[in-house]
Amino acid sequence: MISSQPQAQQVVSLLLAHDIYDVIISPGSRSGALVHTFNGCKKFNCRTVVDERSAAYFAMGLAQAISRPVVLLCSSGTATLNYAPAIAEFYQQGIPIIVLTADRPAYWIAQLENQCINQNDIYRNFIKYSATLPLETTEKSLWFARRQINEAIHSATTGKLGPVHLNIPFEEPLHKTVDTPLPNLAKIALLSTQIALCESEKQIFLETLANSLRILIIVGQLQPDKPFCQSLVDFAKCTGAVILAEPLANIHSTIDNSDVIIWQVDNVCRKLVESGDDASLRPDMLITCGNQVVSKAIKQFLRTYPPSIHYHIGADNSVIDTYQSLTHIVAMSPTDFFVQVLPTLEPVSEQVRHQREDYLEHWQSKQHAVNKQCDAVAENSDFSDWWVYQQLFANIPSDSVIHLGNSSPVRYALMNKPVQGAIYLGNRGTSGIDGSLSTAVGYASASEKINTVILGDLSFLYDSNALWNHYLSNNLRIVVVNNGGGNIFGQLETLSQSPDFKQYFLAEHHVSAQPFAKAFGLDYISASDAETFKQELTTLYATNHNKPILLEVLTDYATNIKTYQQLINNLHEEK
Ligand SMILES: Cc1ncc(C[n+]2csc(CCOP(=O)(O)OP(=O)(O)O)c2C)c(N)n1
Repeated sequence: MISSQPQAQQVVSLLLAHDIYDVIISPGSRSGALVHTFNGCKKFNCRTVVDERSAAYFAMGLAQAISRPVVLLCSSGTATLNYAPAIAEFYQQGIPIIVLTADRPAYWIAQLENQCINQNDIYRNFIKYSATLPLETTEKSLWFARRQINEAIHSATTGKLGPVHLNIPFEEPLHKTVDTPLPNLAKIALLSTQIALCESEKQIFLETLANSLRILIIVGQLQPDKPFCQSLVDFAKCTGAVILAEPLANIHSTIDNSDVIIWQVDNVCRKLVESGDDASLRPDMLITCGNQVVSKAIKQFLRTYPPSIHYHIGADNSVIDTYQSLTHIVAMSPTDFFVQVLPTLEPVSEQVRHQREDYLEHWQSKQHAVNKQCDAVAENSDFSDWWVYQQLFANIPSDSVIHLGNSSPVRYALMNKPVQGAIYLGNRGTSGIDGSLSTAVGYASASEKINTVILGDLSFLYDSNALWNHYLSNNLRIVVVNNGGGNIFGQLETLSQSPDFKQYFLAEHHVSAQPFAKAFGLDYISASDAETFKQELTTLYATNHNKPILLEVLTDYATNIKTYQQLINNLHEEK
């Protein structure tokens, strides 16, 4: 059975025509015509998540895991606004999600009707495409709606991918169904095209490259992409460029350790910035691609020592001048760019090759020095957040998936070498603490691998509704580092001395994750000392779990801050 409403039939039929099959539904009556139609057509995988904020983040994790667009469907009113935080994240990270919100006819808006707000273009600051479909069912209106639905899907799935919104008003009756097959509508097909750098621009790029002795490539957050990583590393090897990569760039997940890549860049750059060191690492030419870079120190270093030339390679032509030195934008996929440029590279003279090797060696020696300093602190460190994160990253299974919460988990991850073969994910588009667990749950539900999500206590408690659905999978390992509040703020020395600190920043509390684990049927283990932690880490990754498992690690604020300070002081010392 499907809805009798032709608008609902059209939307569902065209999504099917575009090969989009996964739908996350939050309950409500106004969206009923769409629910009946999705569910009546057996080709869709429909899932229910009640809390729309969590549903939207869940959809994001799912879309990342299956590398396909996902549909979100909710009722009218505040339900729609609860999608907003995740939509901002989709937009910044470039995740293709088709958001469907049900609405009342426009003539009932602002007429004291129930569950009614103005939903036109409600996500306007962070959506790639937005339209309200016509209410009428005349042939012309239905044709117009088909055009809008096709436009929305094309927008979500081409260029820089991203979220799109169709607001769909329905007349009553909302739940009348008919026993007919879904109409078979043809999509408007958008053919794939290949972008190529024009010859003269390529020549300018190659000449600039040839004239640069210190070439730096920075890769921001990216999904694992083997062809891209391979062409990038080949490019670096061929040119003598140095690659700076954080775990979220996911280069390590597809490429074995390569010495052209500097991993713990945050530590290296932090030291350079604080010590007023090292203008000799200033690049002549910078090439960037990917999304956000987490490290503040990288940004500070390059803003202090800007390159003369900066090429940014990305799917769209936005001006993204993170390092205040942007000179060229190449609006094409980084994979296509490196693959196209690679065969045209000319061999360089011995002298240039030596100078470029010196540049790489200089970065490597800095890296080596900070690694030694970090190891020295770890060896003598008390049981603290730093110690726990260090042990955790050393023991997470390779070839698994790691979801990093904001902020300590993602920041401590920068200080550790990436787990080889592991995929790193995190909501760094907007760095919210509000949906990390939901995203991980959505991802894990469609993943064959072990999925470890690492969160602080505030992030876990904020998003505990992530556990309120039927899709918790046994491959899920949740690690909550409970330090009794937002310890990340304690790392800011002036802030932590403020009389406002404990209440308004740290948000000190004594809530445990245990009752949440019990309420949602998870196994629970905990540790508050080094020995128990090591034992429970073995339990966490034992292979015989038939439920998701939550490990709560209890650490002490004062020890955490003391250890962190030791680490930072140690990094600053000249050794
Ligand atoms: C939705 C949202 N609200 C507020 C913030 C600001 N914020 C950043 S980190 C943080 C504290 C995180 O605390 P916790 O999850 O316990 O992690 P840890 O202190 O260990 O870093 C807050 C409130 C945010 N990023 N997102």
